[in-house]
Amino acid sequence: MTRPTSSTDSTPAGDGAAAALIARRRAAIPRGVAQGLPIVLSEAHGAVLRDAEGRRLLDFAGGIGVMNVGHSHPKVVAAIQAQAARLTHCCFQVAAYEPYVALAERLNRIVPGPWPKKTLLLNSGAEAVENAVKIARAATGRPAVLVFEHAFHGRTLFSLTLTGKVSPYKIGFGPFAPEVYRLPYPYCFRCGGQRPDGGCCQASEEHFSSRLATLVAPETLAAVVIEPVLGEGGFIPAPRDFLHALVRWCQRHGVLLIADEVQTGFGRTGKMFAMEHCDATADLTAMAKSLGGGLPISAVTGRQDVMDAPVPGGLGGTFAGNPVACAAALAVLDVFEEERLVERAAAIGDKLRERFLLWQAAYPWIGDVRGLGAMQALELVEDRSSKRPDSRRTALVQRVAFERGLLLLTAGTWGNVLRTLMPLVISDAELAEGLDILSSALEAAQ
Ligand code: PLZ
Repeated sequence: MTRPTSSTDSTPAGDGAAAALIARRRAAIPRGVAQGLPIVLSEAHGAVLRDAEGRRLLDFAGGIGVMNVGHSHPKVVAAIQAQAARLTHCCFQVAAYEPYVALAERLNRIVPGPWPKKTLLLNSGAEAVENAVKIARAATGRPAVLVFEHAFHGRTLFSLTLTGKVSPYKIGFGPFAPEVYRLPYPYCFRCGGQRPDGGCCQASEEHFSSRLATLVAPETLAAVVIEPVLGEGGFIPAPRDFLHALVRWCQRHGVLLIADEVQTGFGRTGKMFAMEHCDATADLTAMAKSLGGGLPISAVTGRQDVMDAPVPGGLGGTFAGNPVACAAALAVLDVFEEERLVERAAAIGDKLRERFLLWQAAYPWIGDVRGLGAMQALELVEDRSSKRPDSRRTALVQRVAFERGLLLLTAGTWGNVLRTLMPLVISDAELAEGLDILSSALEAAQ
């Protein structure tokens, strides 16, 4: 078993085949593609991973939120195999095939929004967000885009411009795209500015108008892009009243709202899409991650009139909406219905919250417990009055949990948030086992 590390590829690997592979990885792959823990996987099923030496690990990471239906779900595997044997690729701009159309129809039905919808398929979350912005610009004829602090929208140059965190994502990669403006995200734990009625202090149209007065003219804004729950930024749900005010403000100014549901989508929050928690509707929704059950596929679904703005030929991509990935996604959506995974996410979330709140009562360095559904997090601080982020203890908990058989991820601009992205097919026994490991890791990190 290779030894876990607090950071990256600079650590000496342990013995055996895994160590040899990690050494080859270091020699063959740029250091920019870092790896938090020196683990080498051989297989994974459901919510259980096996490393190269046969060690069992419970998965609270889901490949960063990709495996909501579980690793190698038999239905998804069967759909992939059948489609691969029939038609692997032809490029949708060259010739049509059924799985692309069927997936578009299906997403048009399930993505929130009362109007007729259309769907564009792509390969990654970054591509989905970029294309949503392209479509919004074409539809409005406006250049500017408004985003939020702590946002993560991808690593391609435009989506990276939208991403907030500088280190390590943006260092050395500028200059970035023009006409991108940024407002604070409603981060209640650190904002501390609740209204007397308990509402979010940023939840008003006046808030947006006054903040924009020194930033950008609303009539030049094509879109606002927002994660309804910040993912990489630390699992921070935007309050319902904030999203309502944002939707109203956008409508008043003819600005399109793009919901980045790349991490929140497909059941993670206890609804199919996080926007459903607040009855607010985005004009365009960007999705990826758990849509493909492990295969690369992403989508933009939105108002038909908006989606049809780009000219014929303006959208696409060689691999976008690949038939095998579409078949996987259709199987994923079947599994969601058959196994009632949205309800399961809500139930998992209740169990997580119960334990997390007990831990918060026990440890003064757990500053905040928050999340929606199975997307729950603990924010670690040095103490609750200073709220200084404690990334050191966060990394320690992650490492001890790993040593004891649980893979979980950190998040947050300061790396001081522990987050849960377990497959939703996880059994009650596996969930309890994982939580017990996490509990012992927190105790060890005291
Ligand atoms: N939007 C909300 O969470 C990807 C990043 C992993 P891609 N988050 C994981 C890493 O280290 O790059 C993400 C997201 C939200 C967009 C993206 C980008 O999705 O499929 O990674 O391009």
